[in-house]
Amino acid sequence: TGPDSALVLFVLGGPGAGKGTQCANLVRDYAFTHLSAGDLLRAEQERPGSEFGEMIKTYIKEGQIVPMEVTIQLLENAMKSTIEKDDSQRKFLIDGFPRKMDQAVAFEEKVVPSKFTLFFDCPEETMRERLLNRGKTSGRADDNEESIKKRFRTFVETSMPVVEHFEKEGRVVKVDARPEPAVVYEDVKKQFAGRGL
Ligand code: UP5
Ligand code: MG
Repeated sequence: TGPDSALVLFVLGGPGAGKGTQCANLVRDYAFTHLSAGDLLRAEQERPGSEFGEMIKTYIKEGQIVPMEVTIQLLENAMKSTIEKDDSQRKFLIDGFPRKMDQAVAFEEKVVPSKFTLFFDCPEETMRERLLNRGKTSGRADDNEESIKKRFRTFVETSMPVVEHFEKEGRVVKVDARPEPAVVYEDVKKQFAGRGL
Protein backbone atom coordinates (compact mmCIF):
# COMPACT_ATOMS: atom_id res chain seq x y z
CA THR A 1 0.00 0.00 0.00
CA GLY A 2 1.15 3.53 -0.77
CA PRO A 3 0.49 7.16 0.07
CA ASP A 4 -3.29 6.68 -0.25
CA SER A 5 -3.33 5.12 3.22
CA ALA A 6 -1.18 7.84 4.82
CA LEU A 7 -2.25 10.27 7.52
CA VAL A 8 -1.65 13.72 6.06
CA LEU A 9 -1.86 17.11 7.72
CA PHE A 10 -1.47 20.25 5.63
CA VAL A 11 0.52 22.98 7.37
CA LEU A 12 -0.34 26.44 6.07
CA GLY A 13 0.29 30.05 7.02
CA GLY A 14 1.83 33.10 5.41
CA PRO A 15 5.49 33.38 4.46
CA GLY A 16 7.50 33.42 7.68
CA ALA A 17 4.56 32.45 9.92
CA GLY A 18 6.69 29.68 11.43
CA LYS A 19 5.54 26.56 9.57
CA GLY A 20 8.99 24.99 9.31
CA THR A 21 9.88 25.84 12.91
CA GLN A 22 6.78 24.16 14.33
CA CYS A 23 7.02 21.17 11.98
CA ALA A 24 10.44 20.42 13.48
CA ASN A 25 8.82 20.21 16.93
CA LEU A 26 6.12 17.88 15.64
CA VAL A 27 8.66 15.60 13.95
CA ARG A 28 10.50 15.27 17.26
CA ASP A 29 7.46 14.58 19.45
CA TYR A 30 4.91 12.90 17.15
CA ALA A 31 7.13 11.02 14.68
CA PHE A 32 5.75 12.79 11.63
CA THR A 33 7.73 12.93 8.40
CA HIS A 34 8.09 16.57 7.39
CA LEU A 35 7.75 17.39 3.70
CA SER A 36 8.11 21.08 2.87
CA ALA A 37 6.91 21.77 -0.68
CA GLY A 38 9.23 24.78 -0.83
CA ASP A 39 12.24 22.69 0.28
CA LEU A 40 11.40 20.02 -2.31
CA LEU A 41 11.14 22.67 -5.03
CA ARG A 42 14.45 24.26 -3.99
CA ALA A 43 16.12 20.82 -4.06
CA GLU A 44 14.67 20.09 -7.51
CA GLN A 45 15.94 23.47 -8.69
CA GLU A 46 19.47 22.49 -7.63
CA ARG A 47 19.30 18.95 -9.04
CA PRO A 48 21.65 18.62 -12.02
CA GLY A 49 19.72 17.74 -15.14
CA SER A 50 16.35 18.91 -13.82
CA GLU A 51 14.18 20.18 -16.65
CA PHE A 52 12.34 22.44 -14.19
CA GLY A 53 15.30 24.19 -12.53
CA GLU A 54 15.10 27.53 -14.30
CA MET A 55 11.33 27.66 -14.12
CA ILE A 56 11.27 26.98 -10.38
CA LYS A 57 13.94 29.60 -9.76
CA THR A 58 11.89 32.28 -11.50
CA TYR A 59 8.62 31.36 -9.77
CA ILE A 60 10.19 31.40 -6.30
CA LYS A 61 11.92 34.74 -6.78
CA GLU A 62 8.65 36.24 -8.04
CA GLY A 63 6.63 34.69 -5.22
CA GLN A 64 4.49 32.86 -7.77
CA ILE A 65 3.13 29.35 -7.42
CA VAL A 66 4.89 26.70 -9.46
CA PRO A 67 2.48 24.72 -11.69
CA MET A 68 0.93 22.04 -9.53
CA GLU A 69 1.97 19.04 -11.64
CA VAL A 70 5.58 19.60 -10.61
CA THR A 71 4.91 20.08 -6.90
CA ILE A 72 2.42 17.24 -6.54
CA GLN A 73 4.83 14.86 -8.28
CA LEU A 74 7.66 15.88 -5.91
CA LEU A 75 5.42 15.40 -2.87
CA GLU A 76 4.10 12.06 -4.04
CA ASN A 77 7.61 10.78 -4.83
CA ALA A 78 8.83 11.87 -1.40
CA MET A 79 5.92 10.12 0.31
CA LYS A 80 6.49 6.93 -1.68
CA SER A 81 10.19 6.79 -0.96
CA THR A 82 9.58 7.41 2.75
CA ILE A 83 7.11 4.53 2.89
CA GLU A 84 9.41 2.27 0.85
CA LYS A 85 12.21 2.84 3.34
CA ASP A 86 10.00 2.27 6.36
CA ASP A 87 6.57 0.81 5.80
CA SER A 88 5.40 1.84 9.29
CA GLN A 89 6.07 5.52 8.59
CA ARG A 90 2.77 6.86 7.35
CA LYS A 91 2.29 10.21 9.13
CA PHE A 92 3.14 13.24 7.03
CA LEU A 93 3.21 16.98 7.54
CA ILE A 94 2.83 18.62 4.15
CA ASP A 95 4.23 22.09 4.80
CA GLY A 96 3.46 25.09 2.56
CA PHE A 97 1.07 23.18 0.33
CA PRO A 98 -1.61 23.46 -1.07
CA ARG A 99 -1.34 27.19 -1.79
CA LYS A 100 -3.85 27.29 -4.60
CA MET A 101 -7.34 25.84 -4.88
CA ASP A 102 -6.59 23.57 -7.85
CA GLN A 103 -3.65 22.02 -5.96
CA ALA A 104 -5.84 21.28 -2.96
CA VAL A 105 -8.46 19.51 -5.04
CA ALA A 106 -5.95 17.58 -7.15
CA PHE A 107 -3.87 16.37 -4.19
CA GLU A 108 -6.84 15.20 -2.15
CA GLU A 109 -8.30 13.46 -5.21
CA LYS A 110 -5.15 11.87 -6.64
CA VAL A 111 -2.96 11.29 -3.59
CA VAL A 112 -4.87 11.28 -0.30
CA PRO A 113 -7.34 13.51 1.60
CA SER A 114 -5.83 15.44 4.51
CA LYS A 115 -7.08 14.90 8.05
CA PHE A 116 -7.02 18.63 8.69
CA THR A 117 -5.03 21.79 8.03
CA LEU A 118 -2.87 23.29 10.74
CA PHE A 119 -3.01 27.02 10.07
CA PHE A 120 -0.54 29.49 11.58
CA ASP A 121 -2.21 32.86 11.81
CA CYS A 122 0.24 35.77 11.78
CA PRO A 123 0.07 39.48 10.87
CA GLU A 124 2.07 40.60 7.86
CA GLU A 125 4.27 43.01 9.81
CA THR A 126 5.44 40.21 12.11
CA MET A 127 6.14 37.88 9.18
CA ARG A 128 8.00 40.63 7.35
CA GLU A 129 10.31 41.24 10.30
CA ARG A 130 11.02 37.53 10.67
CA LEU A 131 11.80 37.08 6.99
CA LEU A 132 14.06 40.11 6.72
CA ASN A 133 15.89 38.94 9.81
CA ARG A 134 16.29 35.42 8.43
CA GLY A 135 17.36 36.91 5.10
CA LYS A 136 20.59 38.14 6.68
CA THR A 137 21.83 34.54 6.81
CA SER A 138 19.39 32.24 4.95
CA GLY A 139 20.72 32.69 1.44
CA ARG A 140 17.14 32.25 0.22
CA ALA A 141 16.57 34.07 -3.05
CA ASP A 142 13.13 35.24 -1.85
CA ASP A 143 14.08 36.67 1.57
CA ASN A 144 14.36 40.26 0.34
CA GLU A 145 11.97 43.26 0.44
CA GLU A 146 10.85 42.92 -3.15
CA SER A 147 10.20 39.16 -3.16
CA ILE A 148 8.56 39.31 0.29
CA LYS A 149 6.01 41.84 -1.01
CA LYS A 150 5.16 39.51 -3.89
CA ARG A 151 4.91 36.48 -1.61
CA PHE A 152 2.47 38.33 0.66
CA ARG A 153 0.34 39.31 -2.30
CA THR A 154 0.17 35.73 -3.59
CA PHE A 155 -0.66 34.53 -0.09
CA VAL A 156 -3.60 36.92 0.32
CA GLU A 157 -5.00 36.53 -3.19
CA THR A 158 -4.40 32.86 -3.89
CA SER A 159 -3.53 30.88 -0.76
CA MET A 160 -5.90 32.30 1.87
CA PRO A 161 -8.92 31.15 -0.20
CA VAL A 162 -7.65 27.57 0.25
CA VAL A 163 -7.60 28.00 4.04
CA GLU A 164 -11.08 29.55 3.93
CA HIS A 165 -12.34 26.64 1.85
CA PHE A 166 -11.09 24.09 4.38
CA GLU A 167 -12.40 26.24 7.22
CA LYS A 168 -15.92 26.06 5.76
CA GLU A 169 -15.59 22.28 5.85
CA GLY A 170 -14.56 22.42 9.52
CA ARG A 171 -11.11 21.07 8.66
CA VAL A 172 -8.86 23.86 9.98
CA VAL A 173 -7.00 23.99 13.28
CA LYS A 174 -5.98 27.60 13.77
CA VAL A 175 -3.07 28.66 15.95
CA ASP A 176 -1.95 32.17 16.89
CA ALA A 177 1.59 32.36 15.45
CA ARG A 178 2.58 35.69 17.07
CA PRO A 179 4.04 34.54 20.41
CA GLU A 180 7.49 33.03 20.82
CA PRO A 181 7.96 29.56 19.26
CA ALA A 182 7.60 27.59 22.53
CA VAL A 183 4.27 29.27 23.30
CA VAL A 184 2.98 28.65 19.78
CA TYR A 185 3.94 25.00 20.13
CA GLU A 186 2.07 24.61 23.42
CA ASP A 187 -1.07 25.72 21.61
CA VAL A 188 -0.40 23.25 18.78
CA LYS A 189 -0.03 20.37 21.23
CA LYS A 190 -3.21 21.30 23.06
CA GLN A 191 -5.18 21.39 19.81
CA PHE A 192 -3.69 18.10 18.66
CA ALA A 193 -4.71 16.44 21.90
CA GLY A 194 -8.24 17.72 21.33
CA ARG A 195 -8.21 16.02 17.93
CA GLY A 196 -7.00 12.69 19.24
CA LEU A 197 -3.40 13.00 18.09
N1 UP5 B 1 10.43 32.28 13.63
C1 UP5 B 1 9.61 31.22 13.47
N2 UP5 B 1 8.66 31.20 14.42
C2 UP5 B 1 8.87 32.29 15.20
C3 UP5 B 1 8.20 32.82 16.35
N3 UP5 B 1 7.13 32.22 16.90
N4 UP5 B 1 8.67 33.98 16.88
C4 UP5 B 1 9.77 34.59 16.35
N5 UP5 B 1 10.45 34.13 15.28
C5 UP5 B 1 10.00 32.98 14.70
O1 UP5 B 1 10.30 30.85 10.21
C6 UP5 B 1 10.71 32.03 9.54
C7 UP5 B 1 11.68 32.80 10.44
O2 UP5 B 1 11.00 33.24 11.61
C8 UP5 B 1 12.85 31.96 10.95
O3 UP5 B 1 13.98 32.76 11.03
C9 UP5 B 1 12.39 31.50 12.32
O4 UP5 B 1 13.46 31.24 13.19
C10 UP5 B 1 11.55 32.66 12.78
P1 UP5 B 1 9.96 29.51 9.43
O5 UP5 B 1 9.65 28.47 10.44
O6 UP5 B 1 10.99 29.23 8.42
O7 UP5 B 1 8.60 29.98 8.73
P2 UP5 B 1 7.86 29.41 7.45
O8 UP5 B 1 6.42 29.67 7.67
O9 UP5 B 1 8.29 28.01 7.19
O10 UP5 B 1 8.43 30.43 6.35
P3 UP5 B 1 8.85 30.19 4.85
O11 UP5 B 1 9.67 31.34 4.45
O12 UP5 B 1 9.41 28.82 4.64
O13 UP5 B 1 7.42 30.26 4.18
P4 UP5 B 1 7.00 30.32 2.70
O14 UP5 B 1 5.64 29.74 2.73
O15 UP5 B 1 7.12 31.65 2.11
O16 UP5 B 1 8.11 29.43 1.95
P5 UP5 B 1 8.05 28.03 1.22
O17 UP5 B 1 9.39 27.47 1.29
O18 UP5 B 1 6.92 27.25 1.70
O19 UP5 B 1 7.74 28.48 -0.29
C11 UP5 B 1 8.65 29.28 -0.99
C12 UP5 B 1 8.17 29.48 -2.42
O20 UP5 B 1 8.11 28.22 -3.09
C13 UP5 B 1 6.77 30.06 -2.59
O21 UP5 B 1 6.76 31.47 -2.49
C14 UP5 B 1 6.44 29.60 -4.02
O22 UP5 B 1 7.09 30.40 -4.96
C15 UP5 B 1 7.08 28.21 -4.04
N6 UP5 B 1 6.08 27.16 -3.72
C16 UP5 B 1 5.23 26.75 -4.74
O23 UP5 B 1 5.29 27.25 -5.86
N7 UP5 B 1 4.33 25.76 -4.49
C17 UP5 B 1 4.21 25.18 -3.26
O24 UP5 B 1 3.36 24.29 -3.09
C18 UP5 B 1 5.09 25.59 -2.22
C19 UP5 B 1 6.01 26.60 -2.48
MG1 MG C 1 9.19 27.02 5.50
